[in-house]
Amino acid sequence: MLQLPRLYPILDPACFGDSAEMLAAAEELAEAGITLLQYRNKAGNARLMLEEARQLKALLGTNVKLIMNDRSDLCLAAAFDGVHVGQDDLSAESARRIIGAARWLGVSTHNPQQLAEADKTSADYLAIGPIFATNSKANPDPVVGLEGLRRARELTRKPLVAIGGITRANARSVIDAGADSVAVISDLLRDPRESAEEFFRILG
Ligand code: 3NM
Repeated sequence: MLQLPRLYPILDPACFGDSAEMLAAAEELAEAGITLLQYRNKAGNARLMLEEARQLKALLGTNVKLIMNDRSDLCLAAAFDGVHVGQDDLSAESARRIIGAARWLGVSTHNPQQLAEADKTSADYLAIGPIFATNSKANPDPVVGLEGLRRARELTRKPLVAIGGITRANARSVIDAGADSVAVISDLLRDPRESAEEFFRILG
C-alpha cells in the first residue's frame, strides 16, 4: 500500500493569471518540500493542459509525484505518476486499464456509499469531501464534516485523503479525525512556500 504525504497540494490554473504564475507557485511548493501534487484543470483545453503538465513535469518531475485530475490520456502523455478520477469521470477500473498497474490511481467520493464502492476498486487511495465548505469547486457536494470523515475512515483501509475547505487552521483536526493526507487548493495560493511549510509544521 502506498504511503501518502500529509500534504497533497492541488494546482488549478483557474486560480492563477497565467501558466508562469502557476509554475512559480509549483516551484515554491517544491522548495517547501512537497512530494505529491495534482494538476486539476476543469477548463478542458487538452493541448494547453498537456503543455502545462509537461512544464510541471520538467520542473518537478524528479522529486514530486505528479497526479493528473480526470484525464488518463494526459497522464500518460505527460508521463505523470498517476490519475485522480471523480464520480463523473471514467470509472476507476476504466482509468486503471489505461494507466496500468504501476501508476497511482485516486478516486473522489462524497458520502459513505460512494466510499464503500470505491474501496472495492483497484484505487490506490480514496478521497472524501468536501469536509468543510469550499469555493474552489463548482457545484460541490454537501459538506461531510469531521463526523463524515470519521465514518469514512471506518469504511476503508486504503490511504484516505480529505478535501474541501481545509486550511492551516483546521488541518490538524482533519488528520486527527482519521485522514492520512489533506488536499488543499486555496490555502496554498498566497505565499505558497510559507503556507506549505506551515502545513508541514502543523501536520508533523
Ligand atoms: N474536490 P479548497 S472539494 C477539488 O469534495 C475539490 O471532492 C472536492 O479546494 C470534493 O482547498 C474541492 O480551496 C476543492 O477548498 C478543494
